[in-house]
Amino acid sequence: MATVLHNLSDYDPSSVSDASNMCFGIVVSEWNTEITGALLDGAVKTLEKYGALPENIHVKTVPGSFELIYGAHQMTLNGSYDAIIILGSVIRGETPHFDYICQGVTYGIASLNATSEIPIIYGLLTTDNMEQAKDRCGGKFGNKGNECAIDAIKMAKF
Ligand code: DLZ
Repeated sequence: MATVLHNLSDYDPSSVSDASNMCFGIVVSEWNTEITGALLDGAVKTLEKYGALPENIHVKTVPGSFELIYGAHQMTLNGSYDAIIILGSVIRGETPHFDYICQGVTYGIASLNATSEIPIIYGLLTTDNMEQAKDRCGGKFGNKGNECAIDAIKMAKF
């Protein structure tokens, strides 16, 4: 998580393994595409920076963040991934949808992580407004997509 003391794009490069033999699945939500597109860009560039081959990074889109659970589950069944990343952006509105979606995705992905053989990295931005989301997809707090890619490489190695 981004804090005053922690930028999402900061990490110790010496702690990251070579990813040239790894295969990654990314599920990305179409809601708030401006945000999720930037998250995806950050994730893919960081995976490639550590050697992942473009043909070993498979991206699938789903309509909204709630569908990230199904998308990630389908990717776990595929069996050919070393790690899976979910990317979404939920922005608080004036309906309870925000809380339901955030909780649903969080529990869904946590449950998959506890039962599947493949680690799933949680790249869901949950913000009060669009500005906070922009700050976290390449803005002043870095890019959650970078962070997810580094976490995916570390968990694939684990
Ligand atoms: C319905 C909804 C709302 C209100 N807000 C968001 C959002 O901010 N971000 C997001 O990714 N998806 C949102 N959705 C759509 C739900 O995630 C889901 O796609 C629909 O409820 C259909 O299952």
